[in-house]
Amino acid sequence: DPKEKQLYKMETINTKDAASASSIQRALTRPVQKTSDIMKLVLPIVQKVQKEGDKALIELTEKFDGVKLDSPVLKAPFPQDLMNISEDMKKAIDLSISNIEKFHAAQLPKEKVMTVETSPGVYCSRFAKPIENVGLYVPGGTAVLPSTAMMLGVPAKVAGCSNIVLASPPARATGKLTPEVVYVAHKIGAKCIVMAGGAQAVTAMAYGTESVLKCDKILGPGNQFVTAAKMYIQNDTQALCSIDMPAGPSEVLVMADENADADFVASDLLSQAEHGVDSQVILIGVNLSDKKVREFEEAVRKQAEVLPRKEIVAKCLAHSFILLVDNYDEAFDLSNKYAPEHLILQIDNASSFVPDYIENAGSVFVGALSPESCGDYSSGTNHTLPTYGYARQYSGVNTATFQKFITSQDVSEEGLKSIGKAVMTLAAVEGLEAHRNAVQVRMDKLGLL
Ligand code: HSO
Ligand code: ZN
Repeated sequence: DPKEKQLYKMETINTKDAASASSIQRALTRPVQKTSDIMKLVLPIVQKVQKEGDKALIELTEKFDGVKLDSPVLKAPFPQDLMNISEDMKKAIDLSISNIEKFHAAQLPKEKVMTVETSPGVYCSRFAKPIENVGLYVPGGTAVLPSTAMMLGVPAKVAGCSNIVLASPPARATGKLTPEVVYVAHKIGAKCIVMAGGAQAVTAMAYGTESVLKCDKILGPGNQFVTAAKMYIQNDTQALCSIDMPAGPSEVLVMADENADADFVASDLLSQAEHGVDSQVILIGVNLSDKKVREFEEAVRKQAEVLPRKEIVAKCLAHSFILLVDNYDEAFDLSNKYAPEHLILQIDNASSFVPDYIENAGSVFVGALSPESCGDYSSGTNHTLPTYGYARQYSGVNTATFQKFITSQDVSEEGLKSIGKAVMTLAAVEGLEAHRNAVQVRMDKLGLL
């Protein structure tokens, strides 16, 4: 059916074509997010939860998730019957958590305190402490996401956060939390689960309610309402709360050359496309024959047709692109400009390009046998990654995301001798006499002046 054929077709741009500059620009530009419109809808929710606390949460969960709760919070220890999952599922979660734990534990500072003697007798140190109370948002919506609970919860546990609060809306159909999410919450030692979604969940964790502990940092992906609420609370000094990173729709950039397996490439493009209609999917073809381009297109169509979420996929592919370039340098140049959340390298000698050719990317999947799915669930890397081009300056969630780094100094008599004069000179030029004097009185008493 020729109409079906069009359905799963990505627009191809040959970067060699004379008129392609604006098309490349179009392919690499993220759709504009209308944050101010969203904020108008979110603000009343934020204010309501701030004012009415638990009562507002109960009301909003009924309104948005169709579930009427007696209490908005489920406290640990969580009842066994709420985490009823198959043995296979348990094994899958346990293996994934174990790998995520290994990878994130290895990110802990090697020594408790790092100290450097910067000048003779001047000892500067740095040590890490966990953020005490963290709020992890696990979205509901079109897919249940226990994997997100693992990706946020495991590093929080590894970092040593005292109180882990998880928020997730109950499922409309069952009126209950996703059992896999409850099991993960149990495994990571969460103190409670806030049964709410959207801006209301974020607000509850940012300001606290009668039964929700106020959190110091809120993390996790979510729709535009969640993002808007996170942006709002991070700017409100009353909340005194930080967030992980700005979030946009999920995205992948797959780089493939003539030897790439078309089925593999298509499967990676589609696993991103099925996330949502606004997902961004880009294929960069390096020095491909026309035959190979058609092979990719055909593989995408064949696999897409039989996917349960094919309607989402079709809509996503309608604004997705294949960019054809001549060589690897051009390919990496475009990829670094786009700064993808996920970068998949299905090219010859993929590992030889890592890390030197990569400037901007959330997470990299090296070689034909490393699909994004492995990182989404079980390999150990984090899947909470910067989207929307923020990979230019943000890192994905990692162990340090749940820590503060505190510096300290211990200045000895020898140290004052080393730097005292410099401090006084600089204080004087800034006209800050008390600063200058703080050194002077000490040096005087020690007879150093
Ligand atoms: N690819 C998503 C994460 C995810 N995938 C969760 C499946 N479940 C954003 O990195
Ligand atoms: Zn995914």
